[in-house]
Amino acid sequence: MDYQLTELQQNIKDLCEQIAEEKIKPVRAHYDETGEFPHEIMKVFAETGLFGLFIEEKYGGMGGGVMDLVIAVETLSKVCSGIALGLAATALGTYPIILFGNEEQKQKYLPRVASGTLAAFALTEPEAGSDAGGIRTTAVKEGDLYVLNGTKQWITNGGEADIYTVIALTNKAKGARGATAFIVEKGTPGFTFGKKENKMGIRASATRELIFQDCRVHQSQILGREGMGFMVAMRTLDQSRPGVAAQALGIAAGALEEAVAYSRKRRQFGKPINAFQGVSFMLADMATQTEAARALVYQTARAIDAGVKDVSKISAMAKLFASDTAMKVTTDAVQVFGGYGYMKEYPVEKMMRDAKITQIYEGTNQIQRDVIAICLAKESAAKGD
Ligand code: COS
Repeated sequence: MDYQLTELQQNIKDLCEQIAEEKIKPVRAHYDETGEFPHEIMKVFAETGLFGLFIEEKYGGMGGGVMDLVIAVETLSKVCSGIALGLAATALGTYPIILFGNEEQKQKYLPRVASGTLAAFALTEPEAGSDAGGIRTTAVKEGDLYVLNGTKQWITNGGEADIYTVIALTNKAKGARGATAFIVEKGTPGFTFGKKENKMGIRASATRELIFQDCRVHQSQILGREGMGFMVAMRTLDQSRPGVAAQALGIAAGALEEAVAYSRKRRQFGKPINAFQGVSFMLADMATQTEAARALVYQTARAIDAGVKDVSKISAMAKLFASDTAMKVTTDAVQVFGGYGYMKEYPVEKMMRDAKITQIYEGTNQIQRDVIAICLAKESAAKGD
C-alpha cells in the first residue's frame, strides 16, 4: 500500500532500515539473552539524529511529528522492538515537556534530548497501574521546593535516562485532581533506582523502580501548573499510544516477513509449506491484519499531527488494534515455523514474547476498550441521541 510518505518520512524509513539491518540485527539475540542495555545502539540513534526526530528544529531537532516517529519505531521494531523502545520511551518521557513545558523548560531540556539524552515517563506505581488516579507518591511544598516521597514502578528507560517526568500528588485529599507533573533529573539527591526487572520480552530495554526519599525539586520544574498532573499524564498517553502501536505494528510486520520467507523455503510432503492452504490462508490473514493495523496507526498519527483536538478514542483504538494484531500475528508466525519457531535460533519466538507487553503497557487493552467505550457514550450524548 502506498501511504504517500513525505520525503523526511521516506528518509527516516531508509535510515532506520539500514540501522536495523546493519547494527541491530547482528546484536539483537545478545541483548535479548543478556538483558543488557544497548548503549552502543543508543549512540547510533543519537549520532543519526533520531532522538531529535520529534523535537522542533529551534531546539535542535528534525521538526518531525508523531507520524515521523511512528515510521522510525515501526521500522526499527521490525528487527528488535526492545532496542527500538529506548527511542520510543524517550519520546514518551519528552512529550510532557513538548506539550506542557514553558519556554525555559523547553530550552533547557529539548536540545539535550535531541542530542541523545534519554528521557522517561513515571506514572505507574506498585498500587496504581490501570487506576492511574490511585498514585501515592507525594510532593509536599516547602518554600520554593517540593519534597517528593514515593516509588514508581516498571519505568521504561529507568536508570538509563537522565530526564524524568514524574507525576506526584501535591494535594492528597483531591486524589487524581491533586496530581502535579515534575521534571526530575537523575542525580537529584533523594532520587535513586530499584532493581532492574527481569522480563519475558523487550529484554534489551531497561525497566526499573524509581525511589524518591525526601527528594527536593524546585518549583520551576513543574510542568503546567500545580494540580494539572493527571491531565498532563492523560494527554501525554493520547499522544504516545500511537508510538506503542507502531512498535506493535513493527513486531507484526517483522514476524510476517519472517513467516512468508520461511514458508517458501521449508518443504514438507515434497512441496514448500506455503503451497498448503492451511499455511497460505494463515499468512493471508496475518498480512491483512497487519495492513489494517498500519492504516489505523498511520491515520491516527497524521490526525494528531494535523492538530485534531480529541484523539483519545483513535489513539486508544490504534494501540488496541495494533497490539492485538502483533500478538496474533507473532503467535501464528511461530506456528508457521513449527518446532523451529519455538527455538531461539529463529527470531519469531522473541517476537512473540516481545508482542505480549504491547497489550499491557501504556494502558492495558482493557483500559483502551474502556477509553473507547467512554468516548462512544460521550459522542452519542453530544449528538442528543
Ligand atoms: N485528556 C485530558 N484530560 C483527561 C483525559 C484525556 N485523555 N482523560 C481523563 N482526563 C481528565 C478528566 O476529564 C478528568 O478531569 P476533571 O477532574 O476535570 O473532571 C480527570 O482527567 C480524571 O478523569 P477520569 O475521571 O476519567 O479518571 P479515572 O480515574 O476514571 O481514570 C483512566 C481514567 C482509566 C482512563 C486512566 O486512569 C488511565 O488512562 N489509566 C491507564 C493508565 C496507563 O495507561 N498506565 C500505563 C502506564 S503509563 S506508561
